[in-house]
Amino acid sequence: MPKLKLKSLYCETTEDSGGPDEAYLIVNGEQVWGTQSINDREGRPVDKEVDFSTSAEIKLYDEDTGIFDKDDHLGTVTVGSDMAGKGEQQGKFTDDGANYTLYYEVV
Ligand SMILES: [Ca+2]
Ligand SMILES: [Ca+2]
Repeated sequence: MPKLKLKSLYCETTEDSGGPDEAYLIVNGEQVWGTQSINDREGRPVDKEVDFSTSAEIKLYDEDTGIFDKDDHLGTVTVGSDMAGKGEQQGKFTDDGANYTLYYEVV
């Protein structure tokens, strides 16, 4: 069974204006990391491993509080088992004006 290794997350630009995002990652419907505060031009170690079968769908969200402001979905990176053994990869999350890069590997 392939294993997705989530290494780190780098934020070039947050979605929230004027402050940090409260970022979290969901893989195949399960939250695997976060919530962690992250601001422009900051990186965070993730260091999580997730087993999957044929593909893993990684979604990045920014948590928002308040009744009228739901958490923002900042993008989805889909990883296939065919990436196994191909070394470190980069995935981008760029929805809602955000700019994040996820570093990961499939082993
Ligand atoms: Ca937000
Ligand atoms: Ca937020």
